[in-house]
Amino acid sequence: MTTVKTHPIEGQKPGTSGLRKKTRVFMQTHYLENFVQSIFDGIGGAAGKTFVLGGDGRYFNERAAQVILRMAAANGAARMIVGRDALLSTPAASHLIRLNKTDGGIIMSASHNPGGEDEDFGVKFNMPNGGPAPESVTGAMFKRTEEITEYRILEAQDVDLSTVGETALGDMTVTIVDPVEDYAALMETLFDFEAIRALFEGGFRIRFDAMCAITGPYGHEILEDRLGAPEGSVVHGTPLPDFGGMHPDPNPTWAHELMDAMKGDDAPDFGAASDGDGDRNMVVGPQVYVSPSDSLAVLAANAHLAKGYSDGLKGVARSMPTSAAVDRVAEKMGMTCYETPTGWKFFGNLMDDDRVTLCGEESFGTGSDHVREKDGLWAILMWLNILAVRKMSVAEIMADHWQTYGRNYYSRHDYEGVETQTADAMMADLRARLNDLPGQIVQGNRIAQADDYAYHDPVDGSVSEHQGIRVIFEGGARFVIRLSGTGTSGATVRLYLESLETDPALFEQDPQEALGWVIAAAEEIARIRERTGKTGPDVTT
Ligand code: G16
Repeated sequence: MTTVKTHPIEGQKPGTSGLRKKTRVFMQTHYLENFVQSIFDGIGGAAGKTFVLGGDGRYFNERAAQVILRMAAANGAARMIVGRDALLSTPAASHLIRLNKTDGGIIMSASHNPGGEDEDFGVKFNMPNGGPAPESVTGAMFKRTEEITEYRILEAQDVDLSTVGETALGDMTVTIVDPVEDYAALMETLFDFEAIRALFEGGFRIRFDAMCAITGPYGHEILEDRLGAPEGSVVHGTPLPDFGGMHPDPNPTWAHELMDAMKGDDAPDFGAASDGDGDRNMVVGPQVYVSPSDSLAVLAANAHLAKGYSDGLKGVARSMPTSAAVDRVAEKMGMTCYETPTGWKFFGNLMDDDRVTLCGEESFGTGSDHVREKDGLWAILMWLNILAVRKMSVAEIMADHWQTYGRNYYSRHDYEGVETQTADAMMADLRARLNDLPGQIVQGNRIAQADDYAYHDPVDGSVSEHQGIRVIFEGGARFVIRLSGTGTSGATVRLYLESLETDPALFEQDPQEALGWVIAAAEEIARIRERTGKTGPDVTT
């Protein structure tokens, strides 16, 4: 065991979901080591503890795993449970943390960000409940990064992570597990595999795009091997260090191959994609795209059809910028719907306190209390289960949903690569004008409320401020503006737009047209295009 002298490195503050940086930044001398030591220090040390370790297979994944293992051993950890080849999807890691009653886990991923030596890498810590560390804990870790003087590491050969089994590293036990097995077994307890198998036997076709990221092996095992979807249903199913050059962010822009296939004459009955680390999902039917906010609402309305949820839901939660479609379902079903800031970590307390079963976000994340992360394949299986029971197409399910609940037209516009100073100045200006906005009429509509969203956690009483500026019009239409907390260079301005339509004659509009006046109002008030010099968003979802 050696103790290595080091010095604080600037900028190791975890964002929306862990620390994400350019891979080359993570590969700098002491960079990873400083952060990992700060993780251990921030949770009160690793001595005698058991952790889970795995990542999404992106460039630097296995090297980082070897460093983390040696540091865990030097810090006195008793056991590390590691996915074979250091691979684990984020939801599978969350499950293993809970299943083995461990002291938490380290996940190596920059999620939906591209991978490779010149792209992104990330590290985050999940708590013993399986969920991302809350701000109080990431704050303690960040504080350690600012004062660190040394870290501990074992000098040893690499651990062979290619075979399932048990081995030793110093005094620490390393347990190497199959990354898919326990997760697949969990899915079998939640969904009616027989009903889904019958669906495929009847000729139902699916295209699941794993985008050369972690869910390939999970898709092959669960969809093809266990559920009988024909071979070839899973595309881009081999995880690659650079994701084969794909940007594994399942949205209509980056998953355009899937979108094209679903628009074609020979489109399969159901299309889906997941992201780098397997926690996001996008769902598409032939000629119909399901927005993530709508997907959450449909899952909430139909979850009782799946065996794991047949007793109904305790409650639901969504992030503030996510549309209120799920609120309408909750209201009708007599459940509480909680609103939280962006970031899955905010759902953990609500689930641990048995207040909610289902959660979701506009950023292509849906999940339940089976783990404490959002879960891409879970959402896809839930959809398949619903389709199998209701015997309707995706388009029919959406039409029926809107008839019952109305349609919350929704869209998110991302302005990427904006200079940080420009973005900060725009937000500051807007904040300064918030008090003047209520009562003003913009694009023919009166502003009812304008504020900077703050969250008061009902379980632990913690307060999170500055979680997004929202401008709400009379009648409920609104826009929200916030800066992304997951980027690695410059700023990404996210503009979220929403408007409820209750007239069935107007349910088939293009969302960009239906939201036309809200988009114009947002530009009039925030002047994002003018200030960034861009003529429009880089990504529209
Ligand atoms: C992460 C968080 C999500 C969040 C998303 C976008 O997802 O876990 O809760 O909604 O980032 O955050 P932002 O708008 O700050 O970029 P992932 O899939 O990247 O881990």
